Amino acid sequence: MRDNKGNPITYILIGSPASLFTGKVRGYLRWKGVSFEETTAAAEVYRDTIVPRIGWPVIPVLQTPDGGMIQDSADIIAHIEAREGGTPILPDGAVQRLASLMLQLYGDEWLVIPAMHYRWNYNADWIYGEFGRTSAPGATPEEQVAIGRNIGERFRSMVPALGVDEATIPGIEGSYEAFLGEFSAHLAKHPFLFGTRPSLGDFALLGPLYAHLYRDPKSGELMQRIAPRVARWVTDCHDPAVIEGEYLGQDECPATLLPIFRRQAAEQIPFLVETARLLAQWAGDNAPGTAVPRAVGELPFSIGGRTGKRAALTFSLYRLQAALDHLDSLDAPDRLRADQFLSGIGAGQLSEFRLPCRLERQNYRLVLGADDS
Ligand SMILES: N[C@@H](CCC(=O)N[C@@H](CS)C(=O)NCC(=O)O)C(=O)O
Repeated sequence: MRDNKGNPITYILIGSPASLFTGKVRGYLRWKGVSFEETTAAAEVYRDTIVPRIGWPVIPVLQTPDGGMIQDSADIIAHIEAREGGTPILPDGAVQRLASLMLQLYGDEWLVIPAMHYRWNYNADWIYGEFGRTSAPGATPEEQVAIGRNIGERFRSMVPALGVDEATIPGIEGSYEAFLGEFSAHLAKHPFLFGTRPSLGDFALLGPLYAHLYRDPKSGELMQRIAPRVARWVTDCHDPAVIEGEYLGQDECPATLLPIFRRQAAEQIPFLVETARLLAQWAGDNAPGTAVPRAVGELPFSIGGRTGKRAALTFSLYRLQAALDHLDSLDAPDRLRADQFLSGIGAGQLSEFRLPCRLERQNYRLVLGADDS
């Protein structure tokens, strides 16, 4: 099979137009110029391919030319980076790379809160239909809504665990709208996060900002109305014509991004530090190789000046670990600049912070790593 440029199709992205993490990977693959086709994860694809091969129902999955399967958006991106070469997705500069990894943590694990809130509290009927269209393309519209409801309930049931409730909703909306304002101000000066070339951070933000917050109709109206520049960036991130471009010189992290990082430092980082405390208790009772639970309890959190409770999700610490590993890899001068960046955004505690254990992925699941201390 060949794509529309006549190149052989080598990779298959199994995902869905409505999926957050499919959006992150799709944008990346298009920018990278990798030849791929997308297969929609209809019910039988979950049944015949995803669940048997991955072990649980999750997207996106990338099927490689040799028939291998990769799950987890970061693992997919790392695999393509290693195999395909070309223009790297991570900046070389210590600070820009750290900032990219921090924004991956933010996009994947915190902006998912407004993404899910707006989807399920403003676009529920639409998304039920959408899930039905994707899962059962041959069914009648009525059947699709019924099928979509069935599928959608699984995702809708995750919303309370994210901390979305009557008390926190004004904070979630306030925080998201402030983020849109800050990102718009940045985009008035730079087309992407670190200059004229997109980075991992761009595609990580694209996850929540595309499928849920741009493509879901009510959310898209809001973005177009109050942050049209962000809406344009969403489309730019899908346009392979932006392959050219450069990161800003001297490893500069633009000042216009600092309010976004300060928001992350104020809202997400304290929650992750507390999550790590709960993980420490769990890790003390379990042997290396044990599957890590998705959540290790429930914790208070603050967002946009409101407080609530949400599940202490362990996967967020896996994304934090990637940023901390990068910090640990730096030589002294780079480490100093990275530490200065962290203290400048109000996340100086990360310079000293250690996760209580290593988190690893085995068989597409998070497991407790061997003690390396
Ligand atoms: N860390 C994973 C997250 C993937 C994920 O949460 N995918 C959603 C759809 S966008 C899903 O299938 N969730 C099912 C579940 O979490 O049970 C990644 O980056 O690929």
